[in-house]
Order: sequence, then structure tokens, then C-alpha cells
Amino acid sequence: MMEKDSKIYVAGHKGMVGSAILRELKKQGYENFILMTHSELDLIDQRAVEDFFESERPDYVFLAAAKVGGIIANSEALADFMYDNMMLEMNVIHSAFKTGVKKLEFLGSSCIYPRIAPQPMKESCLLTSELEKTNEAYALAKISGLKYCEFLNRQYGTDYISVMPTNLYGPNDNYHPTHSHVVPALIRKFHEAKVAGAPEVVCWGDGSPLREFMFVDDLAELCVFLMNNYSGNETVNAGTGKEVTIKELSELVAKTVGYEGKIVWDTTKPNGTPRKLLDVSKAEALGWKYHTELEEGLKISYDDFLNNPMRAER
Ligand code: GFB
Repeated sequence: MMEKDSKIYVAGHKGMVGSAILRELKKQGYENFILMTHSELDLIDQRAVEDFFESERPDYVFLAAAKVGGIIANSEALADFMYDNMMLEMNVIHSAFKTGVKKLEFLGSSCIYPRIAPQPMKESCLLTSELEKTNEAYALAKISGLKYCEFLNRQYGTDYISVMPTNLYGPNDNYHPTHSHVVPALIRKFHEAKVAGAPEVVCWGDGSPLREFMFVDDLAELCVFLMNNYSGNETVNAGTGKEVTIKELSELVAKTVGYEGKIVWDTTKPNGTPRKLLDVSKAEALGWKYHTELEEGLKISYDDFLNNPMRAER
């Protein structure tokens, strides 16, 4: 169990997931944080990361830093997604190990599971068949991170855990027009179309893929819960257990934003994996359940977009 004054390092605290974990920790009364921005500490720089851990010696680490992006960003920059994520994970996890961090939690993604896996996907389907090609590099990096935690536990008896969230959205998301994930991309597209009075909005693919979306604050609650209540080599899935088609999502975002024009589909853009629904029975058996429904989470996200215009510039 973390003490309220334990020294906690949240890697990636400026991002959507890291900032949500920090909010949750503060809400629960934790107060002793080590926080480094990207310009203060480049996690890809092995020497810098080692020096940082040597001098700061955190008790607990949440590893939420990652190079992330949507389907196009992933598929266009396969090499960068692999290198940046592998390097930063190995640097942080290894330095944590060398300096005796009590517990580390590594955050991954549901894209670690095979493209065509039995649905909903259990933690045990990891590495049972081929990965989805559009995010193969990112998935391989995330699999390496979770396996490195497992291998340290097995070889050296550490207490490092991992959690694999489904598609996330929420405050502090990245609203880049082409490189973001589908929820922030659609919030921006529909908002800009509404303001411009545009007759139609173009969405990618054919609208048929099924996706599960979870509000990031629900994940943050689970992350803190697992740090305090879970130990084990197998990862823990984090999701809602509910899915919608991308077409249904687009209609919901249009409604949230108040856009009444037409939605058209650009089938030259990839659909990605046809379906990726997580089996969340393990997290539920541990005593956690999501609580923000998609409609409500989208309203909060749209407010965040409206109140933080700089986000759209990223
Ligand atoms: O969120 P997204 O980029 O990633 O796309 P994935 C989800 C679905 O939404 C795809 C469609 O079928 C897209 O074709 N889509 C429709 C759009 N319109 C848009 C749009 O304007 N922007 C975007 N981005 N999508 C990612 C992985 O896969 O999931 C990452 O690439 C990561 O590795 C993440 O794991 C959670 O769900 O397909």
C-alpha cells in the first residue's frame, strides 16, 4: 500500500493518462510527487533517466509516458513508435529496478492482443496469434514493456504490474486533425464543421469497426487501485465491456457537439482491427468497475476541448 507521503513518480504527467492519474492521486490525499516535463527529462536518454532515478529515488512509479497516436500516426511512423516506446520503457523500468523502486505500474494498450482474437479478449490471449498491422510497432513495444515487468518479477522478485486499457478519451486529449485518436478527432471535426456551417463531415473508413471507449478518469481510479491492491505477472485489462460501431460513435459525437449536417465516409482510410472488446472480468473481480457512460464522458470531453483552445494546436 502506498503511504500518503510516499514519493511517487508519475511519468507522463502532462499527457491525458498521466494527468488523470495525478488528479486521482491528489484526490485520494497523496502529496509527495516527482514530476518532470519532457523538456526537463527526455525518457529516451538512458543516462539522463539513470541519473534522475539515482538522485530522486522514488518509492512508486506510474509509467504513463508513451509516444501515442491514432491509426494514421501509428501506421505512418512505425519505426518511431517502436523506438521511442521501447527505449523509454526499458530506461524507466530498468532504472526503477536498479534503484529499488518498491512498485511500478506499466500502462499499455489493448492493441497488444491479436488482431483476430476471441471476443471479448481475455488477458490470456496475449501472443496467441498475429497482431493488427496498423499498430504492430506500438503493440510490440507495449508487449515488451509488460513482459520486462513480468521477467523482473520472475528473475528478481520485484513487484511490477501492468494494466492494459481499451481506447481512452477525456480531458487533456490530443486534438491533432490527423494524428489523434478517433474521439478527439471527431470532436474537433464536428465542432469546426458546426462553426463553419459545413454541410458534411468526412470520417475515416466505412464506420463498421467496433470499439470500446473508456473515460480516462475511470482508468486513473483503477491504476491507483491496482497499485495498492494487485500484484501479479499477468496484466489486467481495463475497459467498460461495452462497444459501439464507429458510425454510432460519429452520430453520438455529432449530437454532443450539436452538428446537424451529413456524415460521409472516406473508405480510402484504414478501418484498423474490426473489433477489440476487452474482457474486464478480472478487474471487476478485484473490485473495480468503470462508471462514466460514453454520452456523459463525451460531454465532459467536449467542454474540455472548448475550454482549452490550445489543445487543438498540438
Ligand atoms: O482511434 P483510432 O485512430 O485507432 O481509430 P484504433 C479508430 C477507428 O475510427 C478506425 C476510425 O476505424 C478509424 O478509421 N475513424 C473515423 C477515425 N474517423 C476518424 C478520424 O477522423 N480520426 C481517427 N483517428 N480515426 C489505435 C492504435 O487503433 O488505438 C493505437 O493505432 C492505440 O495503437 C489506440 O492502441 C488505442 O482503435 O484503430
